[in-house]
Amino acid sequence: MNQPIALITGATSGIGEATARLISKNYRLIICGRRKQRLEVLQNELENESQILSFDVRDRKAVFDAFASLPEEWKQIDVLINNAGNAHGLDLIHEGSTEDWDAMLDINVKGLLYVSKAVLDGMVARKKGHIINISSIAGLEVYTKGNVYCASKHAVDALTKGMRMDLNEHHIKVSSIDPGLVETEFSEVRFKGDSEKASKVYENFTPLTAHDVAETIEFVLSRPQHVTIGDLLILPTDQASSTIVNKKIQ
Ligand code: NDP
Ligand code: 8X3
Repeated sequence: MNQPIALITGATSGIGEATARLISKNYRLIICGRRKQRLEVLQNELENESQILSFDVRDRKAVFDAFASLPEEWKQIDVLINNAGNAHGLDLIHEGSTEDWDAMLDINVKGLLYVSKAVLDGMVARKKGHIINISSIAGLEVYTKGNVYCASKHAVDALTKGMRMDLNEHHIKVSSIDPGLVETEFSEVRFKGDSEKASKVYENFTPLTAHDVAETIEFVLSRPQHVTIGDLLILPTDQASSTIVNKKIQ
């Protein structure tokens, strides 16, 4: 029997890439992201058949065109991992950049909606599927200067709950995974390529790795059909909340 199909957005780095590597033994994957060359490298390393879709989740037409370009068999998606997203900037609200605000709301919220819509028609028709939204501790708490990023992840939290309600009669599982601090390219993007600033975020404590989160996604996917993990907060042991991190200052 053919293995199920999982579509992962944001598979070019961090959590999405680690998840692709981990679950490729059990799923045929559709790996997505803007950096096509990285997707090609990843594809060569995956254990199973895969498809590449390179598009910007902000671009509604590109999302639907990409989905339409899939061979018919590959449109029967069993699992959607809505992972693409980032923070852009870390500023007080009155000092924030409107470009950063647009990026976060367009990518983290509207991008997630467009991809979900493209995949959901098929899931609803087949009365089967599992959506995992990668939210954040920032979807549960707000921290100083987190304003719009936190708002975008609070929106993801609301969408997860709303999806679970609306899709309930169609037997579609909807889960949210809310990581704390994970060392990926996230802070590089947040601080616009300032590596020194980015690496400071993960200094003097042990952050989560992308693989830690991937293992959690694998666990959520592995539950039997009658079990849905609704919402799962995963933290580094050194982190107690968005702002309480036990840093060992030397
Ligand atoms: P990375 O920066 O390593 O990965 C982000 C991924 O999102 C990349 O593959 C990137 O691909 C993709 N992406 C970003 N913008 C777009 C876009 N416009 N269109 C298509 N794809 C896009 O960060 P993480 O792995 O850490 O982030 C993954 C998710 O986890 C995000 O939703 C993030 O908010 C969330 N998260 C991260 C935490 C952390 O501390 N790292 C903690 C909690 C949640 P490409 O650039 O090639 O398009
Ligand atoms: C990413 C974690 O704390 O930088 O969602 O918001 S945090």
